[in-house]
Amino acid sequence: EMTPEEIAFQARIDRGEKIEPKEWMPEGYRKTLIRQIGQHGHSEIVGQLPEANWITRAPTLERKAILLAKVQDEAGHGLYLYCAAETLGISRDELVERLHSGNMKYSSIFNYPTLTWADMGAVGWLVDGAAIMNQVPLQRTSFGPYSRAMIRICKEESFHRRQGYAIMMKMAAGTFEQKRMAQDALNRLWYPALMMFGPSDKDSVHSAQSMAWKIKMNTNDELRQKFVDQTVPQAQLIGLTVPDPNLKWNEEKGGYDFSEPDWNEFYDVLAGNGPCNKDRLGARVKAWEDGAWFREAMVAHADKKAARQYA
Ligand code: FAQ
Repeated sequence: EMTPEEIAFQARIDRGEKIEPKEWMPEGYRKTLIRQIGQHGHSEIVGQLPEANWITRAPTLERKAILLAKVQDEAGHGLYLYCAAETLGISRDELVERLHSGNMKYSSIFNYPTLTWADMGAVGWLVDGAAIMNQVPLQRTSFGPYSRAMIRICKEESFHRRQGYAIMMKMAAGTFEQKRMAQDALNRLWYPALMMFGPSDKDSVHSAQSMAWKIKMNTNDELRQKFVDQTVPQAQLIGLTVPDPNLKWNEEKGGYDFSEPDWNEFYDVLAGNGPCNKDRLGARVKAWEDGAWFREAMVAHADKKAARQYA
């Protein structure tokens, strides 16, 4: 049974009003947002690693400058999202601690390796493509700071997707070996990209409540379908083949039929057993520990300044 406060809150959501940090909200709403925004932020931060892996080996100065800017954007998105989560009453340190101790997740996709330069194309095209598919509707999410963060982030994500597709176009039209690399990247990243949308609707734990609260605007399967429908023609246009023998246009539903990802693999990656889980988390923990001296120096400096003001 809902309390009068909860009924009034739900009515505000149903009217399409934004909820702001200082306003009353059910504890479940707050917790769900901290989980989703926090995990989204962690994904942006950890998500720098697969592409950072190729910055020093970009084939031209121009490609390097683009990739560097893109990875820096992801860092900015992470900080933005952490700020949005902080308005809900959790500290940045606590969020980071929960990531490092394995109590909070980040997107499964970042536990796969980036083996060749073509992966920079496939990541931008597929991973940022999936990210936007999910984030464009989240611009209308009910929590004000999250909604506003999504509006700014989506602008940058479209550039990211475009630069990735531009790499794929170039390689798919290149030498035999370049085209082979592009196809191989698509083969390896296709199903992990489909997994980004989360488990199928029948197994999604949070969807029903999150959609009632407009924390999520669509189900996982709805967005996965839209992603496939958008991406298949893009692959065809540049002469690449989506690695799914069951892929078939379905006139009746006006979309493609396609194979589900291997959900056992998905849950295994979530449990920490993907190809790169240990590397990714290890890199974040090391960065945090290596930066401890700097955080301490900043605090010491601030304390000294404050003490001088009182003297
Ligand atoms: N990976 O009940 P549901 C980016 C977990 S984009 C890991 O369906 P929900 C940009 C889920 O957390 C990527 N875990 O959950 C970029 C839950 O576990 P929990 C980030 C996953 O929340 C591009 C459990 O499974 N985007 O980073 C995944 O309703 C390139 C049950 O699932 C966002 O986070 C997964 N793929 O729906 C950066 C978008 N899927 O928390 C760098 C915002 C599910 O109870 C380079 N988030 N789980 O322990 C969302 O829209 C939602 O949270 C979903 C999951 C759709 C991801």
